Amino acid sequence: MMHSINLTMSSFKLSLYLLLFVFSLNLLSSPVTSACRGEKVTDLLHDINTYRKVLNLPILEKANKPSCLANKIADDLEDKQCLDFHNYYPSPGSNPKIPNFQKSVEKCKININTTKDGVIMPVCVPKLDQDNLFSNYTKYSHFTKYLNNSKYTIAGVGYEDDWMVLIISTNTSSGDFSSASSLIVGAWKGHWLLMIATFFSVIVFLFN
Ligand SMILES: *[C@@H]1O[C@H](CO)[C@@H](O)[C@H](O)[C@H]1NC(C)=O
Ligand SMILES: *[C@@H]1O[C@H](CO)[C@@H](O)[C@H](O)[C@H]1NC(C)=O
Ligand SMILES: *[C@@H]1O[C@H](CO)[C@@H](O)[C@H](O)[C@H]1NC(C)=O
Ligand SMILES: CC(=O)N[C@H]1CO[C@H](CO)[C@@H](O)[C@@H]1O
Repeated sequence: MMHSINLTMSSFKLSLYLLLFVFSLNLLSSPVTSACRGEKVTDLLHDINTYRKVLNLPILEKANKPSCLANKIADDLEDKQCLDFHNYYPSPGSNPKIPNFQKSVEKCKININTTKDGVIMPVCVPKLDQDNLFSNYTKYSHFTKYLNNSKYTIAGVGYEDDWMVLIISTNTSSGDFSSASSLIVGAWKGHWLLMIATFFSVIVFLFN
């Protein structure tokens, strides 16, 4: 009697450890958002979402892939003059003026076909002053046309020095910035879970 209780206890403990293990694996594989860099990003998106709420437009959900791309573009703009992009007119689906666009898309493991609806909006503001940034986006007609449009529901934000890059897009197959490789990552995760589950059932089988 005591013996079987002990066994039950130890297999209970074991399953707790296994649960913890699976949990930490999942934590490790989830994309870690850089907390310290995030402040300006959340501020801008928060301001823009407030603007959109007032206009009764859907808010823009921050998504990882567009943010990755926005950061890469901001890195490439770092040594450009502010004036270079003063009269920049974004055109969804073609981004000839964005430096290294194709390369950055590849680096972020995004299927280029899912970026067609994306609107890329770079802005140069000294010290990325929050109020100036907000008015640059919402009072600068090249961009407001897009920010006023209800079809956009996801966003990515990245910055470097005086450059802010805001990307907005649709959450559809022509705009969700998805990757073919995420399937592979998913498959690997599934593979791990399967192995752990098998291991666990063998243990349970042995202990019974
Ligand atoms: C995009 O849409 C899918 C399916 O409706 C949803 O699961 C996902 O959370 C959405 N992504 C964002 C960033 O809103
Ligand atoms: C993107 O679309 C083009 C044309 O439809 C197709 O040839 C290409 O294979 C697609 N690329 C990916 C990565 O799906
Ligand atoms: C965007 O919406 C605001 C508020 O309705 C309006 O003042 C502004 O003219 C609009 N801009 C464009 C380009 O549609
Ligand atoms: C593109 C654009 O309109 N940029 C403006 C953003 O705001 C600064 C002031 O902070 C202006 O100097 C830029 O012309």
